[in-house]
Amino acid sequence: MTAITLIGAPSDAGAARLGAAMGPDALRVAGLGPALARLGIEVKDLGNLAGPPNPQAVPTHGLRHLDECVTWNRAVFQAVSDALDDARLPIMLGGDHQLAVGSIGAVAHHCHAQGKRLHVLWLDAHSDCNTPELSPSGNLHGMPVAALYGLGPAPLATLSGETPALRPGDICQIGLRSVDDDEKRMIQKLGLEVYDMRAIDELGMREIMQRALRGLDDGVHLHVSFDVDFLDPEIAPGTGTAVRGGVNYREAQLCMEMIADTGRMASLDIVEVNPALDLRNQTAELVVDLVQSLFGKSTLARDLRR
Ligand code: EXY
Ligand code: MN
Ligand code: MN
Ligand code: MN
Repeated sequence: MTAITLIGAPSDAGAARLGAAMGPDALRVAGLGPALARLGIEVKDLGNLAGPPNPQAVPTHGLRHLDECVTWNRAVFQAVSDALDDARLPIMLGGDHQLAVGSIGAVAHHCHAQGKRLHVLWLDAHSDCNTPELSPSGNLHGMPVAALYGLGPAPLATLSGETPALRPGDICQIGLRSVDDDEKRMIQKLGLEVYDMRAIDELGMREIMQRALRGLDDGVHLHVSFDVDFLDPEIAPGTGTAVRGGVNYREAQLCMEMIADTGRMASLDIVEVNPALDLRNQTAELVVDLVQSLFGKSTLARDLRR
């Protein structure tokens, strides 16, 4: 049975709005650790990593808070690496999505050492593949995918020691509905596999997930990077860059259940929970509900399913 390490990374230095730094504690208040333990999983909560606050500076050279974000990502890289070295499944609790540079960087490094193939599912309203030259905001949470492909500021682009950390075909993005014009070109340039909301409307979540999860054998390490703005803001208002028209409750459950059925998920990010924008912690509570499905909770025993 899987052993899990919860790693709190209370950073909002990559975001425009303050509050995602309270995400790890909102998830704890919603009962994430005990909910996983009830599934028979051994859970160790490392508590929160230490790091710098959001200085609320204006962008220079197309970005802001680079030093703070690099510090956070180095801490995340180390903590995720330690968990993987101990054969534990790390769950990085953000914090904003720039922290995926550290978490996925650590996973890429681990996969390289273990001879595993990395496959990343990026569940998000956004593509997060801006560079400082392209970004309309200078916020680093809009840039982690580019950094993982070796683009953008060198301390992030080279953070994992594997440059690039990701190669074409390594990542599949699901749920997109807010993509900047330059990002559209970047998606093509990087060869990202993308299923936007229109694809989900037209094909249905089942078909999308079958495509996104094909070819996962035991040589694959599956990483899920779950930005909660993937979900429709009607059900998940507690996030800093909410975009209407997102994934509904049933679609989200099916997405999680189909990932669980593969048995391949070996690391996870939960990012962009912002309790300052939430109502009665409902977003963190919804995430806990969905994450239980991601770890195999189901209504019926497997042999009773059709
Ligand atoms: N594309 C916009 C930007 O780069 O500023 C918005 C990015 C929001 C990123 C959120 C976390 O996924
Ligand atoms: Mn994101
Ligand atoms: Mn997003
Ligand atoms: Mn792949």
